[in-house]
Amino acid sequence: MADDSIRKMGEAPRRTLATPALADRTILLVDDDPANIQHVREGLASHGYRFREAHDGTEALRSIREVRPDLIIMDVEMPRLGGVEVCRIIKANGGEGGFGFIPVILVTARQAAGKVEGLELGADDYLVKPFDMLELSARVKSMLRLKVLQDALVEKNRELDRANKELAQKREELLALTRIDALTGLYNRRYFEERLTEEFIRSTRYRSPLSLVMLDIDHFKKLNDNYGHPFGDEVLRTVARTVRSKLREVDFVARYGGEEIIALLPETGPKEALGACERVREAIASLQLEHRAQDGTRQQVRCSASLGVASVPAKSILALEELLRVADVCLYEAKGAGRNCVRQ
Ligand code: GH3
Ligand code: MG
Ligand code: MG
Ligand code: MG
Ligand code: MG
Repeated sequence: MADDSIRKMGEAPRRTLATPALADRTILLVDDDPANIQHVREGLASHGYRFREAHDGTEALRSIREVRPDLIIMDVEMPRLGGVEVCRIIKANGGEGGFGFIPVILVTARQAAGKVEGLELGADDYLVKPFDMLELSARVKSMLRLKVLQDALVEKNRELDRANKELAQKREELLALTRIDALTGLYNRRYFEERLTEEFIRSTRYRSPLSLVMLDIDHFKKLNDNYGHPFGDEVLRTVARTVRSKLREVDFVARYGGEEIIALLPETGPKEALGACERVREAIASLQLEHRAQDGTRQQVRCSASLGVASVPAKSILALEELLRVADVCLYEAKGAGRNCVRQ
């Protein structure tokens, strides 16, 4: 194969005995008569093939498992496990994870009847003894070419499979990124709204409790004004992390707007939701933030947040928009009540 590919256009194929790609291939010779094996070995000796021998069907199968030959030349008439039966086993185990494709040339002293049977059972070629060595040699070469091509095809398919898997993984990763808010690492509003819709439908259908929390950092504008926007970003990240850590794994937390965080608490009624919000509020109010000015001076900074909670089932909340509106009104009330507090 390799030396064919480098010959000049229009030049006849070189009449080498075996191309290098074929030369180092392993041929398994199976015959109960050692003289027959010897005869074939001698006939093919000049090609550089590697040979393995087996003297009955069982030994042949063991050898196939061990060395995975590239070609099998096998006698049909052998005691116990005959060549046709071995061939059937090889072809039945030809798939991925099995033997793969191994061409089989069956050899028999019988006449044409056995030939049809052998080919129907999946032998790739068939020779009737006594055969011409040049013919055997040509058939071996053609079978090995087939094997090389088949191996290349299998390898290409594997590569394609690998590439496809990588692509699928990349797509997953990209999809995940489209759901994430870059600054805080929380989910973004778009994905939150998707999930909220699903959860609201689920909660309505099964009458399971569901709570919605809206959180807004207090006087955040002042924080930005006093310490700079980058510090504001840092506070936002810290608050996001704090909210996430104070809620349960199954609670869904997202950045809803500039300095607003929203959380969905499945299977959570008003009482538990209030408790969770208090935990969150307290954790934020206890944060010990530190601002470092350009001249190196450090300053302790505190922050707080206001929270509004709404829960279903509730007589007054029949639509998703209502749930959002009530939570927003509650947040507004918390701001009005002096901030750093929870309203529901
Ligand atoms: P209140 O207690 O009433 O909520 O006061 P506030 O100052 O937090 O409210 P307001 O909505 O007036 O200001 C929100 C500020 O948040 C204004 C905006 O510049 C700032 N902000 C929004 N998004 C970001 C951000 O991503 N990073 C930073 N550093 N600031 C942001
Ligand atoms: Mg025999
Ligand atoms: Mg505001
Ligand atoms: Mg605010
Ligand atoms: Mg705001």
